[in-house]
Amino acid sequence: MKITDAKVFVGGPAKNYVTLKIMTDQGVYGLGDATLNNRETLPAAYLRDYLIPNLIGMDPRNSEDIWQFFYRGAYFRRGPIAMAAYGAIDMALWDIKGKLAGMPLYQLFGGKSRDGALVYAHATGADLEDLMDSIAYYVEQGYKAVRVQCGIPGMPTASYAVPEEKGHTRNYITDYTGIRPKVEIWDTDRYRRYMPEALARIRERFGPDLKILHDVHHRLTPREAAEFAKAVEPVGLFWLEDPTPAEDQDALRLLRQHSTVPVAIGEVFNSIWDCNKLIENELIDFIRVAVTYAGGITHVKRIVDLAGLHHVRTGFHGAPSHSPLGMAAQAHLNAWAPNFGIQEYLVLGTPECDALFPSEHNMRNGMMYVSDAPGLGVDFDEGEAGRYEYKPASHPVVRLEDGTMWNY
Ligand code: GCO
Ligand code: MG
Repeated sequence: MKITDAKVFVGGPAKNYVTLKIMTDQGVYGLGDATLNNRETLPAAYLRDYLIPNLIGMDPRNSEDIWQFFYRGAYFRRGPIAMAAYGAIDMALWDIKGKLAGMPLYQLFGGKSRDGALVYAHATGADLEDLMDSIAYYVEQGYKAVRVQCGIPGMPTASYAVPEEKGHTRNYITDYTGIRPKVEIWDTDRYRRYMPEALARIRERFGPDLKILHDVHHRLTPREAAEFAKAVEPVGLFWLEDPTPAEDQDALRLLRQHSTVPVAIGEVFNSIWDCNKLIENELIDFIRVAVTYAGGITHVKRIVDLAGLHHVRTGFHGAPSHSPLGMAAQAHLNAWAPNFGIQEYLVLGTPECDALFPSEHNMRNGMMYVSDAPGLGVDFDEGEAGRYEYKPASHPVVRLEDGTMWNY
């Protein structure tokens, strides 16, 4: 069996999805996702200029060897652009394998460990009152877990995942059109004075059963993070996300010494080498990698297995920028993983997105149910894809009030 051709598409409704389609001499094709949010053209160029010309003629069933060929063969290892490109190839090869076997991918991993996978939604508000309305909306929709972010009184601008004005409380997306980023101003002192009390009021209003998550988005130093974690401990958070910039794998020691708040980290990681110390030293409780830019199913499965040895559960990244293909790969891992924790899932669910990526994966009552179709269980309509083109966009950047650059 041989790979005969492969194509890359960049574009989509509201988001620039990077979609890879690998064709074979047996008519079976595979689909993969290389969407690296706001840098989408780069994995696409790597695929087109180097990886696809090498793929042609290879046996698509040898997904492990093909992964090793590209990873080891590049000499310069890792990095989100390369890992997203390998990730797309890997997903597409698993898709082909599933279709050849006539089985959904979760069956090839070891079958289902659960029926539905718990997901969390994003509640947001320009202020706490707005946020309470947003949480109430998701609870009414049947969500059992909600991530909560709100505007901080006196903060010079809105900060991460928070709208500028009241009333924009559903699926608020923090990306901005254009190459030049919007600038947000951040003040740690105002945040740490306000947020613990706000979280306590949310717990009081919604009672003990709601799983409450909060994302610090890399803004605190290790000492501040330890202090913050201690302050929010009575709230009983499901997790505290990205309290510190995650490239320092030792930063969480101080937090661990001072608090038992569950910690989730890893959406910016792209390899096992970015999180092996965090996992082996049991400094985190949830690993947040995404199948898309952490090298695909082959590599992420290794991370999940390492995590399982150390009581670390999965909480895969699923921001609105994730393509239904990457989310499907995660849905299959979520169905199988013995150490599954939760899935971030932003239901953009527009008719345009469903038309581009037809699938039978579905969401009910805050749970995600995986499709039983062979392979990934998502198709790609090339006719629909022709309607979209790449539109540059950018994450905001963050500065302190005196102009110093900070972490978005
Ligand atoms: C999350 C993330 C995102 C990121 C975005 C960057 O928890 O979902 O923090 O909102 O900011 O994915 O591309
Ligand atoms: Mg996050």
